[in-house]
Parts: sequence; structure tokens; C-alpha cells
Amino acid sequence: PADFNGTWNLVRSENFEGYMLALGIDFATRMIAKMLKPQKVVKQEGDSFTISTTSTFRNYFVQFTIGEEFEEDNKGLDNRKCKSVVTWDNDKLVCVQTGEKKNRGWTHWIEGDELYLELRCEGEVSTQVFKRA
Ligand code: RET
Repeated sequence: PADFNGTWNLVRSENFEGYMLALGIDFATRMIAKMLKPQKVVKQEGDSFTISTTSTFRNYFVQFTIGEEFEEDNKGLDNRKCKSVVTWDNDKLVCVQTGEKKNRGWTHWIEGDELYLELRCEGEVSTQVFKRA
């Protein structure tokens, strides 16, 4: 499978505002969050991952093993708990986050030297693109 290991910096993003609105993130947080250029550090060992997203404002950390359902607290995002599971779809990492919000999840993949993250919630889709630091 693909190798996501490394440190990645956000270079562009589409419809993050729509995604945050779908999650019910308040106005003040959205105003700050849309200006951020978060950094991702991915540590991948076989099928075990830790992904930390850091920014000057707030951080988010998630740890998972492919195919093993885990409780996700989304602390600092919308704080809703989900049952999450990540699987491989060819070279893409696909997460389904089952909870109060419909159609919630994300997909990570690599294209050339860029890391893509598609974030989904209800009818909204946001795409974030990162480059190696
Ligand atoms: C920030 C800033 C505060 C507001 C919001 C944020 C969103 C973070 C997200 C992180 C997604 C992480 C994933 C990790 C797994 O690969 C930047 C913390 C809303 C959406 C999908």
C-alpha cells in the first residue's frame, strides 16, 4: 500500500467552510480555522497509523489500525463521538465515521508529491491538499 509517512503542510483547500458548517462549528471558530495552514504528521507502521494535525490555534490527534473500529471523540472539532473505521481502498485510506451526522468520513490519498484529504459530512465535501515539509 501507499506510504503516507512524513510531515505535510497545507497548501490549498476547498469548501472547508461548508464542511465546518455541516459539523455545526460556530462562527468565531470557523473564521479562525479557515485562515489556518495546518501541518500533518503521519506515522505509519504496517496497518497502524497516528495522524496529528497541528496549527497555531488548535490540534487534533487520531490513532487507528486498519479494519479495527474505534471510538473517536473529535475533541476540539465538533466534539461529537463517532464509531470510526478506516480501510484501504486500493491506495486510498477511507474512514467511515458513524454517529449523529450522516455520510461522515474522510479519504486520504497521495498524488505525485501531494497528500490529499477529502472531508465529508452530510452533503458537504471539502478537499485539502498538503505538500511535504
Ligand atoms: C482544526 C482547527 C480547529 C477547527 C477545525 C479543525 C479541523 C481539523 C480536521 C482534522 C481532520 C483530521 C483527520 C485526520 C485523519 O487523517 C484544523 C483542528 C474544524 C478536520 C481527518
